[in-house]
Amino acid sequence: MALKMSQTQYEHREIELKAKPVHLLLLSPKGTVPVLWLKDADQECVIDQSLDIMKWALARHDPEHCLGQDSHQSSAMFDLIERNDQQFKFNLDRYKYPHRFGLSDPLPFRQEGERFLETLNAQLMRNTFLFGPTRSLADLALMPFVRQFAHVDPTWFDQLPLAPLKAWLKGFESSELFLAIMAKRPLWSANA
Ligand SMILES: N[C@@H](CCC(=O)N[C@@H](CS)C(=O)NCC(=O)O)C(=O)O
Repeated sequence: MALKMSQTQYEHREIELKAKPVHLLLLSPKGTVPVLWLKDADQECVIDQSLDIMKWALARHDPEHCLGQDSHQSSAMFDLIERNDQQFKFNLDRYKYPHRFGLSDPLPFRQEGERFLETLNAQLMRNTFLFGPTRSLADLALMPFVRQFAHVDPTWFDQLPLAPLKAWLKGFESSELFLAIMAKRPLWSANA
């Protein structure tokens, strides 16, 4: 979403995580996606953390002023992203894949995750987006995780008394930006 929003020209290489292309692993041996490969005539470099890719893209061009109005707001955004990436992601993984963690009961993790959703909901009661009336880096960074959390058990999620949060997620899921980046693409092949 950040790449698209920043109007960066890029080639999107769709891959299967079960069959990672050799070139991906050569560029980034840790084998996670996304990986951004920057290449020009005389140098190349790799950015293989999604937050770093977002920051790189929006530092180039940030037409919606996603990076924040001032240093205070930007530090609040990074704090929230950190809580998402550490705490909420921990609970999401265990709620979504309890067997992978040898857990028989995912519900305590769902409950912990719900606490985080309540924090977001409180912010979204004040503004349409997490840090104001327009999308910010934090909205872009958190939305995919909240979406995954919601999709584990949509019936349960739909009955949560968190109307602003649910409207925020629905709005994102039906946005032009999200629909454009989610369009189904053929798998990339090194030989194509
Ligand atoms: N901290 C990394 C995490 C990336 C990550 O874990 N990506 C998942 C997919 S969303 C992945 O590639 N997993 C590797 C696999 O399933 O083999 C980032 O934000 O870029």
